Amino acid sequence: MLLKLFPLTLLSLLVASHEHHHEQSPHEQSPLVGKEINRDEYEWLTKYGKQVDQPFSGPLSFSHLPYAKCLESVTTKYDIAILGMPFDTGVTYRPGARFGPYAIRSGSRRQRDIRGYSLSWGNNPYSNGFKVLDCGDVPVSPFDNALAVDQMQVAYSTLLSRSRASGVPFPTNSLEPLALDGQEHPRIITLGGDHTIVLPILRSLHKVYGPISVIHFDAHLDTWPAYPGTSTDQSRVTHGTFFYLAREEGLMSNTSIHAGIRCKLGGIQDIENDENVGFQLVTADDIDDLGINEIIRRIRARIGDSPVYLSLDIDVIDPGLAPATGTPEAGGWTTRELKRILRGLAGLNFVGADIVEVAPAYDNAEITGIAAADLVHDFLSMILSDHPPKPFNTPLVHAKRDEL
Ligand SMILES: [Mn+2]
Repeated sequence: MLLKLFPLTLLSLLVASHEHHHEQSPHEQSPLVGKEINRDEYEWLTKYGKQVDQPFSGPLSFSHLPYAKCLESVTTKYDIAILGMPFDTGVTYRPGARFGPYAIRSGSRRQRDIRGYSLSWGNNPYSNGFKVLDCGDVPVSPFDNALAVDQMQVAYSTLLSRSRASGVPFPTNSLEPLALDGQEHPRIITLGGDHTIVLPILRSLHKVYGPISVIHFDAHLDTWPAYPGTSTDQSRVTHGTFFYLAREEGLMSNTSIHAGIRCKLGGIQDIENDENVGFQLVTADDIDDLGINEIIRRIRARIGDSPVYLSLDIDVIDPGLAPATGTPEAGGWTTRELKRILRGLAGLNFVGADIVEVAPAYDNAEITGIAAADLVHDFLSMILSDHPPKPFNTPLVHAKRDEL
């Protein structure tokens, strides 16, 4: 009997030695003792133990984060949820952004919580005590836009009303609580989807925060009253009109700002309309004429201590660096320039963010998906930092660099 048990106990010790999370002694917790087992079943564990997935292996979630169907699991908690909205039936030109959440998650495969530190931020957003979870996708209808918009709103409101996983407060520059109920709500980073998804998101956020400001990175204004030729109420709801509709519904304050604009217009009356919707303008060319720091200063001055939502259309980046999008416009910003502007926005009162219009069918070598995933990592650092990174906050690195 002893002889028979001994190798099993040894085996269970070996197995248990790879169970990092168990604190009991292996004898107490081993399910193997006294049972008939097939040793071949444990050959991998005894030889290699538990391994983290390679960047190119394993199931697909954002940055290999834990994945949960949060909409259906009421007890699941998080501080920041990554949520896909694979909706693309509101576009005016090339469809395909329903595959955006997939492409951004796929582009994030070389990202990982334990390698999340970046020199430019001087932090790792995964090691600040906040729980970041991939909450999966909203299963939106591809056949009925009114239904899909309602599904996205109900989903967003559901996740927004969950209690936080940690008690760690989000950074704020406001003395007052941001939410009308005085509570701290989770933040949601949404992976679009075409830009129409922002209408149901703003409806949900409005219920929690009241009217909010928007920082909108895009080549386009998205403030048309209606797409030319539309005749029904439903056909007014598009990826080029949602901000006008949101303003009509009173969801936004009049202190919002676009950045990166360079699309062609019907005329200067489009800008007058845009101002009435509540937007100021930073054009694509302003990066040369004003510079990055002045653009940051203008955005911060415009937003102040308002609750603010950040919406980033990937087409703000030049199509040479992010080709996979529905309505590309020549002459955009570089990914590096955009990342530097995002770093300058840390410390504003972000209540949510999205990245939209990634349509991977038009991508080459995953350029766009990888860029989008990198920007989502910046969103995490931006939301969780209480001020922009200081240029010399890493003296050792700078000393080493300046030796060269
Ligand atoms: Mn756009």
